[in-house]
Amino acid sequence: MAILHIIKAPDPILKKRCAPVDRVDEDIRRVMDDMLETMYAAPGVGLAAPQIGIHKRIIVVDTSNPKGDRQPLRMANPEIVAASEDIVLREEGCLSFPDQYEEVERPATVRVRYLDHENEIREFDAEGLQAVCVQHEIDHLDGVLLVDHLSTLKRSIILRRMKKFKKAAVSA
Ligand code: GNR
Ligand code: NI
Repeated sequence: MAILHIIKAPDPILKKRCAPVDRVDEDIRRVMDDMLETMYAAPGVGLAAPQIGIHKRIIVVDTSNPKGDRQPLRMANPEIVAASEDIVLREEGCLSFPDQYEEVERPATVRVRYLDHENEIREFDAEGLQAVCVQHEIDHLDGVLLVDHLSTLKRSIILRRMKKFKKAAVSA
């Protein structure tokens, strides 16, 4: 397994739509495992393939307590097949926007269908942080970022901050 570089905004790589996975084979499994290792090291509770520069519909999520047994979810072609009418406002972060936290509205619970690491179709109901996280990761696969849920003004403030942050990182 390997810890990979996480691409930071703004970057056109993060705005591309990702292609479906044909079949979860050994290569895709390796990507899933590298993504998990990268996510745990960050640390984060989710990661989408475009954040490591891979334009395939692959996400990993683990919202379990880091002090207990880890419960990694490896998903290819994840889809929301049902969402609650109940909408909740929650603060979100993103590893591609270091230190930025913003409130986003989303359905409180969602039913998710995906291919697991053995290429089996699975479905489960997510709630709480796990529901937020799965929706945030699926957004990434469609090039939709945290800031795309905000007002134009807030989005431009955060993107300006990210550009400055990148410049500072280059000259440091
Ligand atoms: O680590 C993460 N935490 C988080 C917190 C609230 C809502 C969404 C997230 S996802 C984020 C990791 C990330 O950027 N995934 O794409
Ligand atoms: Ni993110």
